[in-house]
Amino acid sequence: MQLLILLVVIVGIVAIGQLAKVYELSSRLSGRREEEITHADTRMNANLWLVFMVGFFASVIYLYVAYGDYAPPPASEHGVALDWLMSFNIWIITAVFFLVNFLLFGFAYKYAYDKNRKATFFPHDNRLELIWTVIPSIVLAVIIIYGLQTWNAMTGDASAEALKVEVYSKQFDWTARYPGKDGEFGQSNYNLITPMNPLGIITSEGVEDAMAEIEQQIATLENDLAMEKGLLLAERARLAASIATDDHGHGDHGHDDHGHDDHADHGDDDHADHDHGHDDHADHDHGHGTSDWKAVMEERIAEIDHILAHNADQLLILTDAQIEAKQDKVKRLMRHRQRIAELESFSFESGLNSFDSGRDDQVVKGEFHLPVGEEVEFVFRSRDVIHSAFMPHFRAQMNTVPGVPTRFKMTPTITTDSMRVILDDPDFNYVLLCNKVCGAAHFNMKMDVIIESREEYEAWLEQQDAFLVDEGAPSAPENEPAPSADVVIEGGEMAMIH
Ligand SMILES: [Cu+2]
Repeated sequence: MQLLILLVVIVGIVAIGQLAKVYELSSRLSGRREEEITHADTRMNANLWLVFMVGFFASVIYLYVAYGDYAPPPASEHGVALDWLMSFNIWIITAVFFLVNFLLFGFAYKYAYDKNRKATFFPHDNRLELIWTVIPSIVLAVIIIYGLQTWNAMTGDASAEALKVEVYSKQFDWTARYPGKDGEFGQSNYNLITPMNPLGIITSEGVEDAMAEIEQQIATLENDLAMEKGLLLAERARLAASIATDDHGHGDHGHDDHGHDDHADHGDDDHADHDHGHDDHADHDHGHGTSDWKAVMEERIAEIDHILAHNADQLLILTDAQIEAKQDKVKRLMRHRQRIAELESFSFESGLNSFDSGRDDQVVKGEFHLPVGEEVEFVFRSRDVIHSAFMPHFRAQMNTVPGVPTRFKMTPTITTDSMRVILDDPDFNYVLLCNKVCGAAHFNMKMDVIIESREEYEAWLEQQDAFLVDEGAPSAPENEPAPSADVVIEGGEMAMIH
């Protein structure tokens, strides 16, 4: 079939070539120059320009009518201004479009070839230059000034009474947070993120729990390392060698090629100063006699022998890679512990402590509600990559950037119920979408926004749990599995372990 089409095309091209030859021959016979075009031909071409222009304009007008109303009415105060700005631009562009195309096709029609007309030489005209420089400048200046005004109105400071809502993005969902009765968001930090605390809200209890959890993990890992058969045997051999060397009255001690210690000080220089650097024997002071040291080392050898002989069922045998992974994890947990220990609170103007202001915060998923006609100050945060909070019906969009909170304010003007009537769609809901292609499930990043009366909004908010339900009782169950905050923070290093 395809071969057939190809054949037809080739034959067609050959036919056109032959026809051209015939035409050329006939022109030569009739004594006409081949490039000479009759007056009738020229007029027909000129008229076709006009026909094309009319068709072009008609199709553009059709597109405007059919698709010009692409969005539902704006449902926010600034949305009206933004739509005005958009329309203003569109009307200017439309006017210029019709003018320029009318001149283009009109001139092609008007100045079609006429052998009796002599072309005018018209290289330059100051007045024309002035007109087509000044008019576009003025129009552009108007557009830019109008645009800046609208932008400033949209992104300016919110009033002090404005409702505050935090919108938090992560791959791949949205979380909203209300500041609760105290009107202030709790301080947050990514080191405290757990499945039950997706925003990493800091509270004193949260810090304590996180520290306890980390201590527990470190203890488990260190216990594993203390019961590793290879490490124990190596330590025993080292101690035995050390004792033998000391018996000969010299020595260069303290090398620990298993990296099993966190004490970096191996005082090798002084012969009288022994530091074997084992955790369990850490911090031996200087100035001990050799016999003291020998006793300590022999004691440890006895201890190891005891473990090897009597606790064989508890011994672990790990590969070098597994040992290294556990040692790395201990170090990472220590860094994590350090970061949490360094968290500092601050006081709000009201005297409220920032570690306390998160207790009554309300964290919601799936949908969030706002009262109609009231100004809302949005704060955006992101956990992982740049997302974009896009609320098309409110004509609002803002990037959410990890580490850099962003914001804007808006005042919703149409309730969800009213919009359902306007659009004649009982299932309509306002949405918050992600508008940055942020990963595999980007398409799924959606949250409903419900606009309702003040009373309805308050009733809904009343039902949302505070972050810490009771004074001193974390909302997270105590036996929640290890939150593995390091998956979030140090995903790259986790990959090494598995
Ligand atoms: Cu996203």
